[in-house]
Amino acid sequence: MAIAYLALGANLGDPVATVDAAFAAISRLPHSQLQARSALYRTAPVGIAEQPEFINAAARIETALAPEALLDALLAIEQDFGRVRSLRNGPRTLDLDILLYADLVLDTPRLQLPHPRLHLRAFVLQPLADVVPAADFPLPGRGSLAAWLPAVANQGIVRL
Ligand code: PH2
Ligand code: MG
Ligand code: MG
Repeated sequence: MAIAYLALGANLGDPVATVDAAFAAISRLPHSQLQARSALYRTAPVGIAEQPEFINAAARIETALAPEALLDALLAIEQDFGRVRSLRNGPRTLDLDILLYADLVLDTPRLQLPHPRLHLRAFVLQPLADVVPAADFPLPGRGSLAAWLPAVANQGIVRL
């Protein structure tokens, strides 16, 4: 079993209801347990500014799924929520990303771990801080999560 951290994001339809339902779907992942869920956050879009605000959250799971199998299962959940991939960084009904999988460092075309931009984004770091066991939680190769939070404090994010 491995501990993995997931990011949830949505900005189309009813994003609060979608993220709540996505937590429920994550709790039903095979060979996995949902251990913790973060608060929901309303966040300013990063990348393409002209799109609705996002609802973001994070989850800690324990899973026997290998990283690629976990990714497949998350993409299947995105599909269930009607995800259409058009614009990179554009609006989406539901985005589920693997942030961390144990202390694995991986760089394949399908999956990069840790998520390459996680330490730069308040909409990821703040929810992640809710579900890690301790504030000095280490990001593989990047020092502690807490050390990155001040750098993103200027990004618009509101805890719901
Ligand atoms: N996801 C992106 C691009 N920009 N901005 C916010 N606030 N929240 C997101 O989840 C998000 C984003 C690509 O995955
Ligand atoms: Mg994604
Ligand atoms: Mg994403």
